[in-house]
Amino acid sequence: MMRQNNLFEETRENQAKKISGLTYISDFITQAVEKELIDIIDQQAWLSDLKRRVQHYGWKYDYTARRISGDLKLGELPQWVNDYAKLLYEKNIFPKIPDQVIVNEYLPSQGISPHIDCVPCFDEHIASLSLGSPCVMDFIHPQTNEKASVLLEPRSLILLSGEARYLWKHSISSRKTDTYNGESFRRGRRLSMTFRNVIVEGDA
Ligand SMILES: O=C(O)CCC(=O)C(=O)O
Repeated sequence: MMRQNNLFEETRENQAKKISGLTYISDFITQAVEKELIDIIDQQAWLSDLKRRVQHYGWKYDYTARRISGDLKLGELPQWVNDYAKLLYEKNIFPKIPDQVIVNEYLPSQGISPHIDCVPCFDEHIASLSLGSPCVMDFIHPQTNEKASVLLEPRSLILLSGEARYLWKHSISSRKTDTYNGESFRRGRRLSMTFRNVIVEGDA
């Protein structure tokens, strides 16, 4: 298993290297914190705007219009979310404390189609914390069609800035089994917390 883990890591590093502005941090949180976060998330109300369930904090993102405006402000981030938003700032991962977080729930066979996060809605830095099942995130360069795949392990943090944020599209395939480095594994339930800073329409 140790050898397999090293191989996963090696493959991930090689894949991530293709994309400028992509950083992967394994074990960003402990198992105890992961469990605590999953428990708290499961006590909150879910939105069913999409095929997968989501929770929005700080600001509601309008998926249909692909926009955020002043009237979509929900309020301050709740304490349990803000603790990790602050941590991202304190660790110099974000230049400002993130003020918007979306929790995504992916059941096996659920994914997210290739996209670039809304450019006029959110600042450059985006981070996603993975909880629960591992899954593969795919990247595609829209001009060259070059591809890269990064295995997102539970408790890891993936950071997108620069070309990873503005140029490459990212996605998670809608499937029940992922294959990475020749190894197949069945997906379980994955939750992610994606941290962003909102750009409000009309602000200079
Ligand atoms: O689940 C993730 O890690 C990524 C989520 C994502 O791409 C998004 O919400 O736009």
